[in-house]
Amino acid sequence: MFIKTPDDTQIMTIERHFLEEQHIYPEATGVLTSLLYDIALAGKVIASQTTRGGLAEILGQSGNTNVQGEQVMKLDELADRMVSRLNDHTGRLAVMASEEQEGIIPISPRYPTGKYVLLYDPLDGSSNIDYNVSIGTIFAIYRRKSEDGPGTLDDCLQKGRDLVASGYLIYGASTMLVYTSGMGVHGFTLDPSVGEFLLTHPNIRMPEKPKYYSVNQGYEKFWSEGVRRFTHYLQGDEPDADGQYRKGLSLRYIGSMVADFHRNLLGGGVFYYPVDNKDPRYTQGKLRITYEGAPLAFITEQAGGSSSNGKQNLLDIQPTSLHQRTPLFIGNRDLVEKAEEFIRLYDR
Ligand code: AFP
Repeated sequence: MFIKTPDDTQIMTIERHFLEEQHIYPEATGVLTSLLYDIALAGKVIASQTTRGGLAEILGQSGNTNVQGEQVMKLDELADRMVSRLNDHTGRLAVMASEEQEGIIPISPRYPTGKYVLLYDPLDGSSNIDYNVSIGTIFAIYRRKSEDGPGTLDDCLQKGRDLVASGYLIYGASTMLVYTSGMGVHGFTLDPSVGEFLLTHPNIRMPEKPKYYSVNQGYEKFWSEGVRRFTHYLQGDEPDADGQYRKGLSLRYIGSMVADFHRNLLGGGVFYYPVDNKDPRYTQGKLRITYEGAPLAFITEQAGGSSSNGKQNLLDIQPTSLHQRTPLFIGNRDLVEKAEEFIRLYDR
């Protein structure tokens, strides 16, 4: 079910949109609406800092490394703190987890706990910060599984299928918030003059004809045969199992997943980060199922696309650890199915 697209004379603020979605469910209490609004607020604050990057002396690496062994930048820390601090005291959450923190983030006993669980990647693509490239925040909201009291690790380890809502903020030429709560995908653009997100992209659907494929092709020599052949198929140089060639797609790769994903969501295409044998740390690909794969897979599916780890729909994967990595193919359904086909044929 979709909520009505506003006519030209209506200005749909994000708050009004959340409330209209909430009213579709008579049993809704408004907690999810408020939680989404808090995330939008965190996004506004992060955007205000990312756009001031060079000025605020917050560019450059902080010198710490995160749990993935990667360099952490100051903006990552700021974004991480912003999301957790704006959400830790509201009584809406049982527990949180962040890509920047090793364990779960418990809600302090000083505050009440709530029924939702928030997982987030505070600043995805942060290695691009110094180059003024678009970066983003990704969020995933689940219902808690535990009955009450402090939320648990188990509450955070849920399949993408159980997502209540997910989305991302992209800090680019403009700041946008794109989200789904299972009723279509909606995009809002921050109007900096009034400090409000306004609905600019209602009911986003992936175009049926894809334009792009997005992958770090510099790693081609480290890929499996199936992934290599799939890539050549996308370039129009390799037949599929039926002997059919497709028209070649354009390659676009920013190296900032939210930006690559956002472009393909609007323009059509496939983003993938397969397993490669380049880095021994990444035997299951680089990206995390919990903070990147599942939330963007939910959006893709709601926009008419699909996702896979090469064998299985990403939304059906049961994570067993917080920072679990996964190979990932995400975008137009027919292209994701082709990836699975090539992997099935050549990567036994
Ligand atoms: P950083 O957050 O360390 O910049 O990593 C970004 C990311 O997780 C994702 O946003 C990109 O799609 C991917 O890594 C890029 O990885 P490569 O640099 O290996 O292509």
